[in-house]
Amino acid sequence: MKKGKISASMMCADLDKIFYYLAEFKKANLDFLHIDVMDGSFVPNLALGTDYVRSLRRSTDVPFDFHFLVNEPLTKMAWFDIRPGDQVAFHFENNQKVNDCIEYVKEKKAKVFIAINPETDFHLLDAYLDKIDGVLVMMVSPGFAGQKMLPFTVNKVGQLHEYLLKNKYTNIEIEVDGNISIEKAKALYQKGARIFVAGSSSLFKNSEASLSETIEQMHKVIGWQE
Ligand code: S6P
Ligand code: MG
Repeated sequence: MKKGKISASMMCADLDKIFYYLAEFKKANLDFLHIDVMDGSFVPNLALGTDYVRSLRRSTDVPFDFHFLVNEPLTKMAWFDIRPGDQVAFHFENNQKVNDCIEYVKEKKAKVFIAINPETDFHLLDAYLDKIDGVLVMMVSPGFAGQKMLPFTVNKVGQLHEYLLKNKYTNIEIEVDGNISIEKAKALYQKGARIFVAGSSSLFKNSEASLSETIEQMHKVIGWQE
């Protein structure tokens, strides 16, 4: 089975440890930094602004996994420096310009993901499956770190995986976001998820294990064990 990837949720990273985190992620060859962009309108929170994200970019060459939780993503994506090798998810909900968003991200030579809220039916994405690289499934209500996973989302991931296989979309990757602990990553890997947003439930949790040990534990449950 294809190995899973980790995307570190940077809204959970304490500023006083940021260079330590970036060094560890580089050392571990982490796949992505997850960059939540929130506008206080699509969700009731604000997160990661343009200047901070630009400054992060100067401090690391780990690719970015943008997650735009905003209204008018087509306008707001252009405020950020999206590069080849990045991946970009924008939400399906309240988005009248899904096709334009897809085209925009492709022009930037980044991977295109559509994000869906827990209650959103994945069948609504049918018209876009030929054009996208992945689906980001929210496992909690969008907007805040530190929430509990909504239990029904686990089966939703399994159903989406089956549906993609049945319809021969074997290249479309499933990313899961929200309360991804090591235990939940293991269950979701088995359900077909392949990209795991690691926030306060794993990488940025105060635990006995060091950051590199936590990364190692996560890798083990997402297919890195021979
Ligand atoms: C939430 C956001 C997420 C969080 C992540 C935090 O709306 O999209 O990416 O940053 O879920 O992780 P945790 O483990 O605190 O849920
Ligand atoms: Mg996110």
